[in-house]
Amino acid sequence: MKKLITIDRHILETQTHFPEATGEFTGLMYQIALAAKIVSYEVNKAGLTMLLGKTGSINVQGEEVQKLDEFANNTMISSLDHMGYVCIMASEENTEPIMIPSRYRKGKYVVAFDPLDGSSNIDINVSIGTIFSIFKRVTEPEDSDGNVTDLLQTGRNLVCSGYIIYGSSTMMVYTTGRGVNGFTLDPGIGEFLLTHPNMRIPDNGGLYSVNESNYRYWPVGVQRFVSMLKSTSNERRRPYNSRYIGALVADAHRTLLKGGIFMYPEDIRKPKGKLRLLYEAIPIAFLVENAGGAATNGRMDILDIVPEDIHQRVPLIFGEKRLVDLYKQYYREASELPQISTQTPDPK
Ligand code: AHM
Ligand code: MG
Repeated sequence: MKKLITIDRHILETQTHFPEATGEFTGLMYQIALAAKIVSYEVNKAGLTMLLGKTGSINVQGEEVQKLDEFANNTMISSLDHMGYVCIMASEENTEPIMIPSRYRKGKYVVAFDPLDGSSNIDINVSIGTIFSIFKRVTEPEDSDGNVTDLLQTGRNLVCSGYIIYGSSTMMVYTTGRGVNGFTLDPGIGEFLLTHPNMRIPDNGGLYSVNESNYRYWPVGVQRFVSMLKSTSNERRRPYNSRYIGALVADAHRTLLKGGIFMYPEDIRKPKGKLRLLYEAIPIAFLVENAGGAATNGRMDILDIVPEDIHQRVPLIFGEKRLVDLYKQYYREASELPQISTQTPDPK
């Protein structure tokens, strides 16, 4: 009989590589997988339970909070705050870092997450996801409250990152820096089973993914790069195909499986980019690098950026390494040109 590997077994077996492991990381990952199952269940029946639609309140990013965002946020927090594994958390939905209530033990891990990314897709039944970053705390002692210093770590310090995609099936994909593995939720038995071992980004996927409505606002180098991908003079001798879902987890999942390049560059209206460094760019970059790809803001690797704010935004470009390198080359060459206005005039 074929060996069935549940996510719990996989995490446990991965931990045997670390003789000093105390079981706390394993426990933390169980809790994330549990939260994922609960959110997945709600996402699947959202239309039935009237969870669809907006709460009417505005979150820290100035966006309307959707009911499912709130549910996913509460589920993540309540799954992680009481087990004694975590000393502080950050969520896209909370302006301030999330402290562990005084009645609970504090632990050595730090978790930053976007509880429900791509929320504009909720009402239209398109894939959405949860993204998370796990670090070890840098402050001491280990049983004290964490502080923001614990959260503002570069991606090079990550212990683990991953996402859960709520799509035609629910999958959890994670890496601890030793390859990327994907697990599909079997709803019959309520277990995540290993279905995508050792995921590697394929070469020559021939795909590009970007919100092209921002074209006129991009830096010249980005405009030229995208024009090159669409021309018949690129190295594939035919235009790259365009795929853009507008939900980072879904676009990242496709890029891991099918290759290509995803871009959310800075532009005149969003000079810092749109996506968030700590709980969107860093975890995706760690997965992509561990799958053989690369992730940059145009100038440096995403994983080398030191966050200054938990909700900091960053330009995010990731995918096949060859394409990411080419993007950097176009970006650099154009930024060395004399700077003139990069904005294409509106047609009259
Ligand atoms: P959210 O965290 O509010 O859902 O927004 C982030 C989303 C990403 O999932 C996606 O990559 C991006 O915003 C899409 O932005 P746009 O609509 O500008 O293309
Ligand atoms: Mg988000």
